[in-house]
Amino acid sequence: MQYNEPVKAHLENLAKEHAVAIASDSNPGRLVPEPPPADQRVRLLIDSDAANEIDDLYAIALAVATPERFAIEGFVATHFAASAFGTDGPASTEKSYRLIGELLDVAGAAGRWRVARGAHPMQYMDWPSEGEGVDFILERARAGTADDPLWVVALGAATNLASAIVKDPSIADRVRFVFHARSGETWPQRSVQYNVKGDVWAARTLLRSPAPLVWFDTGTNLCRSFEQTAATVAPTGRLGTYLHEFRRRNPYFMRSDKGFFDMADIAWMIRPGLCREEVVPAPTMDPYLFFDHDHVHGRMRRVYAIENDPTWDLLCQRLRWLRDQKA
Ligand SMILES: [Ca+2]
Repeated sequence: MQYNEPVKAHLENLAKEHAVAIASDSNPGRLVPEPPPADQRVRLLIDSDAANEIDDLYAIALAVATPERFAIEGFVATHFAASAFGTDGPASTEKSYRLIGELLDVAGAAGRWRVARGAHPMQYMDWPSEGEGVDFILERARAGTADDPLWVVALGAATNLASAIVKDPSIADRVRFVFHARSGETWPQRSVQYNVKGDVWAARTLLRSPAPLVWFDTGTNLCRSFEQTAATVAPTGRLGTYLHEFRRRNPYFMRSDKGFFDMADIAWMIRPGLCREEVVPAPTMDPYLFFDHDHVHGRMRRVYAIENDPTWDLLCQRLRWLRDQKA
């Protein structure tokens, strides 16, 4: 297990300082998400920029293969406006939409869940983008209760989550938002992260919103070589073979140090014990992605470390279970 001890020490010092130094808190009553008890089924909606990477597919597969934990409510396909090439534009949402459909087909779940297309990136602070994905999140959130909230896991930009909570802040007690904002190396100074850069307005809006928030800050260390996934993931059935073979589509996916970042969020929701986490004040984020810890917005949960091998073991175990169900 590799933990970033300097970061941990810094966080502990920060917490001590904050006990006396916070200049303002706009939302001291903000709910802090608690991982649900192990025997509880969770209503889950996954918001994913699937076509941008490979790790979203592993994350979605893990969720689909774990029905005793997740009552999946559907998916939202998200843009990847922060793409290094930046040429996909609005077509990026459609690419994510199609790839989520492809994965669900391989998983034997074609048509089982709604996949909604997400909105374009936000243009202003606290001003929602409109899209069917935003309204889908609102619809499923309103169908819940404070005791049985909708968990929305954003594996891409925060556009749809931020837009939903701005459109209807009254859903706050019926949702739990998990935002994959992984920036473990730069916390607590700033978050220079792909999903944040993909919609800076949305990330900033989310931090200051009333939504109960998990700032998911780990996953870079979830690595297995191509040879390792050939030996462990590929033999777990049709879905496992697809996930492994997908690595051939891009030399980057083949690398031994390739992180399977987004798988971490779903693994944490199944087994929180795989991770280390803290409850911290939810900071303000400035336009340059720096955090302001003097002006906070209640508290949030920050997950900042995850164990590598047990997470892969969990994935393989669940994929084998899915294979055996279909046999
Ligand atoms: Ca992603």
